[in-house]
Amino acid sequence: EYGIVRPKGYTVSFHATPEMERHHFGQTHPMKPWRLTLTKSLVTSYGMPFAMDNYVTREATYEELNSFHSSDYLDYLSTAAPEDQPRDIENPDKEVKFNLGGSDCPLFHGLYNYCSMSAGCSLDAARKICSNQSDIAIAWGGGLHHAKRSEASGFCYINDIVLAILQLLRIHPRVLYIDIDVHHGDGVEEAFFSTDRVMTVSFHKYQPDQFFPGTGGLEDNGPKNEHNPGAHHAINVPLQDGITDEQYEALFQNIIGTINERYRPTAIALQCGADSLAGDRLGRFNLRVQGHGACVRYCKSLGLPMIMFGGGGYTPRNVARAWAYETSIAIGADTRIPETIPEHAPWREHFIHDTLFPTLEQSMNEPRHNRNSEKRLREIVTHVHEQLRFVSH
Ligand code: V1P
Ligand code: CA
Ligand code: ZN
Repeated sequence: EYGIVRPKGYTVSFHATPEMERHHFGQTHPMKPWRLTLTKSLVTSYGMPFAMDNYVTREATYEELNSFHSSDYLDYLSTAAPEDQPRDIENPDKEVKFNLGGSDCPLFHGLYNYCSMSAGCSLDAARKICSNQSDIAIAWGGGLHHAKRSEASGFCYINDIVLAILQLLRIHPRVLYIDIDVHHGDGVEEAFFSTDRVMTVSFHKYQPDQFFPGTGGLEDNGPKNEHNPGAHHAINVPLQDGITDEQYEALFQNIIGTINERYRPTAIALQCGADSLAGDRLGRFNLRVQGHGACVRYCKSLGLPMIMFGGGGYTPRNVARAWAYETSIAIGADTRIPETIPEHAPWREHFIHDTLFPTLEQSMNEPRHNRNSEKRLREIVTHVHEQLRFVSH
């Protein structure tokens, strides 16, 4: 269908499970695991599974989760029940342990199963890269970049990205982590603060006290204490509301291109959070599906083994569009798939507009004002280039 064939000379693997998608954070919570079902169904309607190795994800084991997370935290995570949810009014004294059970990281039925499947998905992807069985491995169920060693944060309980990168480090001398979610990739950055074997780069909206999580300023490049090999290996690209495809792509290619030359990574871990798209329920940028996808295309063009993770994304129809389009980029079918959503796609009406590439006007009620000046973007590029002078391999 649509002339979608296996790419010549490289292998793409797709890691997912319908089990994960059955979980619910709660009626009013913005994170909707069902977006993964919508994504998979769009990928399938376009016939893309024919061009990939498709794997059903298993649950990660306790030992695997324990390679980053503390036992105390995992023990509580695996036993806490929705009844333990601290309730402000009924249970004023109930303490919040490990930041579990608030409004951002609620305790819901099947939580541990959901977390271990998300981690299993990313770990399977990492193993396929390490064994050279995949050149690009796709894990849309992963990308939960805020989770800390002993703390849940921002809808993230288990940091599947850290677990996957730890696997890559068994084989790969240098891993480049790139994060295009609208939020700062703080958990991944912090986990690798003291090593030069991982460079982390996050593009995000930055407005301390106004926008979650509030970290990731331009000058935050890793602790500069004595003999920290990880100094200068955290790159932050703080942006403001309304950034456009043109600005974002230019910035992305300049920064990632320069990092590739200086740092010479041997593998890429790319977090593709889709909340940086225009019209996202939580996001603030004006990116279109094409602009978001251009970042994936650029990373692919570097010719390195790569894992593509999911992440944020709170307008499910746009998440599905972006991740289906990015799957097509991975298999090299992006120029072949029609722009019109296939007639037989399930939930076709759910997309409202029948195109893969809605215009800004179709995505938002009113376009968001662009608060990123060219001058500020040039300052950002200059600062990043200065940091990279400290980096060479
Ligand atoms: O702003 C906050 C916290 C809650 N206040 C004490 C500060 N939380 C944000 C969390 C955003 C998490 C993003 C995760 C990701 O990067 C990776 C998967 O995309 C938040 C927001 C917001 N607008 O930023 N929580 C909620 N909204 C929320 C809304 C309704 C119900 C539950 C949570
Ligand atoms: Ca980011
Ligand atoms: Zn996000």
